Amino acid sequence: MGLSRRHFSALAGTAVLGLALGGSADGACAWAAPAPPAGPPRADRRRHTVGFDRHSLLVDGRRLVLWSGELHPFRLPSPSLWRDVLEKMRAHGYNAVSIYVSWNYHSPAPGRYDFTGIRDLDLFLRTAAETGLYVLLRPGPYINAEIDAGGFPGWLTATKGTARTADPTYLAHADEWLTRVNEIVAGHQYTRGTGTVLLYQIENEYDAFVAEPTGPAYMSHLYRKVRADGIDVPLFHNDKGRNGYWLPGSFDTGGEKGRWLYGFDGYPSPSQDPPDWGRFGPGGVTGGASASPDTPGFVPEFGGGWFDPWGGVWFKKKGYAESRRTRDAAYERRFYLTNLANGITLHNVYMTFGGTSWGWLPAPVVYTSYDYGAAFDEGRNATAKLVPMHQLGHLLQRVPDFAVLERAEDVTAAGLKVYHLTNPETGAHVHVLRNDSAAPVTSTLPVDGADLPVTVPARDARLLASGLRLGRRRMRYSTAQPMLALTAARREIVVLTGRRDEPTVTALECAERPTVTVLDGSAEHRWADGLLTVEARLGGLTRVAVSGDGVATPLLLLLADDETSLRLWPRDTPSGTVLAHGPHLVRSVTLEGTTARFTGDTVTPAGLEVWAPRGVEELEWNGARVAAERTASGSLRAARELPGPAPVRLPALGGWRRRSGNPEAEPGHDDSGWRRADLTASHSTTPVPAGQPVLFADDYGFHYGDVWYRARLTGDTDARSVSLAYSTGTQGLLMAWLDGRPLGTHRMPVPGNSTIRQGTWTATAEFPVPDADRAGAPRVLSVLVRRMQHDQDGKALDTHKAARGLTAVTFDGAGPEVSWRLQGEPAADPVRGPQNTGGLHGERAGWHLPGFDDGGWQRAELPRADRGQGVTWYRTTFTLAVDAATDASVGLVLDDDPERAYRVQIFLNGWNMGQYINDVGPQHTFVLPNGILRTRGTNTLALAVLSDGTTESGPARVALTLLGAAAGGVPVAPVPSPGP
Ligand code: IPT
Repeated sequence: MGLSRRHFSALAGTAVLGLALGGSADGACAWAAPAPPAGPPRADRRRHTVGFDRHSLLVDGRRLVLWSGELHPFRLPSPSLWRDVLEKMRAHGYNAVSIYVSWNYHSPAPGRYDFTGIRDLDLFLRTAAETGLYVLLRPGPYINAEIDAGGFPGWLTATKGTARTADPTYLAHADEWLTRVNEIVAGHQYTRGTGTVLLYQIENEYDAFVAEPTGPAYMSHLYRKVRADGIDVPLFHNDKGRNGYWLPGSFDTGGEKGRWLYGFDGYPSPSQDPPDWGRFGPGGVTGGASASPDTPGFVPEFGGGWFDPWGGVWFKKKGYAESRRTRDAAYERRFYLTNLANGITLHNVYMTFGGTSWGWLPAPVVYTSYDYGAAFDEGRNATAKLVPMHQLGHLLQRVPDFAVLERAEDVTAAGLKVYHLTNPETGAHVHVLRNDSAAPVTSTLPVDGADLPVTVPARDARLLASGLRLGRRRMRYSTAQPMLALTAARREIVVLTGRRDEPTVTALECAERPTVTVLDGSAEHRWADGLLTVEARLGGLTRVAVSGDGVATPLLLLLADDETSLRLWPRDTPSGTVLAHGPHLVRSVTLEGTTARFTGDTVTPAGLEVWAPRGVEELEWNGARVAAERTASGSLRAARELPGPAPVRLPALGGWRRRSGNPEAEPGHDDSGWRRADLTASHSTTPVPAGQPVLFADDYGFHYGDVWYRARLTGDTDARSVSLAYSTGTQGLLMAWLDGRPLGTHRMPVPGNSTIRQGTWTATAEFPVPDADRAGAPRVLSVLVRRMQHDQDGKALDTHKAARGLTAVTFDGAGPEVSWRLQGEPAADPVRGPQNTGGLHGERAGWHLPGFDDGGWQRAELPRADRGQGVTWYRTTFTLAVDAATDASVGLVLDDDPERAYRVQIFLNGWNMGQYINDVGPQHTFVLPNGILRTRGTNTLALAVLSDGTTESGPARVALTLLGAAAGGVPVAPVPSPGP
């Protein structure tokens, strides 16, 4: 089924109509060519339409297959690096980026919002537009995302009303947030030509109250609110499963129709066979994409990796390397090609760059690294997982046939699962061949009268196309996967790909006997009955030139193995298309006069070869002229390799200074400025114990990091024991002192595999109370609670409001009179934000900040072997002098005997880069993002060490490590890092 002419012209300008329905100017071609896909978007100051039919999005009437990757700006706290990752995504074939905007990151207090510095949403959206990526915007209000309270601000946990329902108090807060986000976003909508925001999500995996009035009323409220704020792009939601929740028409959209997309999320396990969640599925409302027959198949989140909890139990303590290994390139091919075969044309991979849950951002379930095993690692390095993303992304953007695929007659190939599809508008056929077995399968696929020999490696998949129009020629079939068809250097260039050493056969329709030259690699060819057949084994770049076949423009057929395909960079410029080959990354291409100017990265010395429009004679790479010669393939090739990065030398860390950091434990400590625990009621989901004051930290305005409590015990103070009930996220702990003497440390029980997802732990620490020096004298009980973070509230039960901190305290024996005071984090750091700084003494006194005078602290050498309960701070500085043209990605490694019970909060230039728990793990390496890290300058490192006192404590090894280096990169502005 094609678009009707009437429907089409309603959406598109006449320029597109001619292309879509008028056929090709080339007489050799008998069928209508589809409109070329929309090129990369820009803020071009023109109005655009964003519509859809049941197959795909229609942007200005042109079909668009969305090949998007998820990235969270809040997990990369250095705005310059946003450009780095976005440029890498764009170059590797993604055409969109999906982002969450996390309410808690922007709002330190009710009515207060910050969109500056690392929180500059406007800058992010501008950068995405400049990079040529569409944006899928997901501001919640609830986002989940393994982030504290699922994105809800700390202050919201102490408010009345049930979140994620139509409760008016909650809605008023949520509206305040959306107003502030939408003020920025409205001006970046692609419809207005002032940005590239294409789609907008409300709420997140909302599966509560679906059948009750409050659920639809809540969704309806959000929908209308967002529209009232001037958001006019299509809206959507991500159904938590294939439930058919929030289909078009399932809630009141204020009379508006056809502007709502149904989407569903999926994170299938690598051990299962890829599910059919669309065209090939069982159908009906439970059938994923088929639940919404009038909207295109849309997966707003498809797992591109998976997160790892504290202790690393899901990945056998191997961390994210194991996530990446189990969800590798073959996983992507099996699952994403199955999605494509199922008619899914809006595809977003969660995560594509996972980044870092720095400071107190992570939800209880995860540790600091949010690498996720994604295609780009946390250090911003490209991984082998980019191969399928790159090949398919470029294909979907440049070959229009894949936007409309209908199920075609079933065919079989022994041992393989075969999906057969066809594009009725172009006559192209697509076969997705999947091998679900543990051994490679060689089989035969009948295509267009031929029996094609096909091999699919174990647990892998491939896409074959037949009857595909590539430029002015038609490819009857190929056993190599198509990746590109473009015109550059006065040739039509077609790129086909596959695994190294694979035999391939490709048949092209050539009415006249062509002249065929194998320019590079080895290939056999023959021509008979109007068909040119090329057989080649893949390895490097095999080049076959075809001319004299009746088509004026010659053809260059490039057969690339996977590794080589990852070094092919197509790019459109106003003066024509360019294809570059060789470097590890091409960020930009500009044609000026006879020069093609490139910016990009090399990780090792690399070649540069360029197919450019007529007239280009010279090459420039990162601002330097590169001598080039013309090749038989019609390209310009650099005479010498481009250099790799300069060596990066990282200093050893030394010169430490040390200071004890828990004066709050001393009986004489002055706590008169602390908040008195005088509340008697709370909005928390945790009950306030009868006869006791509220001790929950959030009720007193302390939402992030550690909290200190001090109780003055008077009256009958000869209690025999004390029970301290407390509530935290995973890995919470409590340390207590009486009159300055340690009572002990209590840690939350380590959860088993099955309970790890829950976000709240409650436990009671019982300590015997030593006799008082003087019977009846006042005593002081000091308690430090590392409360970790708030629950995510994925089920909409208001569990982000579960208490954090002490909950109840009772004494056995004599009952003293108790008055409590507590102290948490200071006012939010104006630059680093609310989640940066907790309530340790050193944090309140600025010990973590650069410029703090630690001259009076003791000198110290690492490793340490101290014994004692409490907090100790270490500080040092180090200077880096990384070559200005080198992008070095640097991490900090901590390591010690895993029996030692201590943890470390890491501050770089005052920025809280995360938490190391020595006896839990699995994380040892912490990424230090450039910008916060001065790669050409001096840095301050501060470590806040919490020792249980049950073992000796480090730190032991603390060292810088190089995570990646490239010649190139982006200019990095220092992230402001103010001192005390
Ligand atoms: C889905 C969420 O939408 C997303 O925010 C994130 O938490 C992701 O999962 C897991 O990383 S929730 C779904 C897996 C139940």
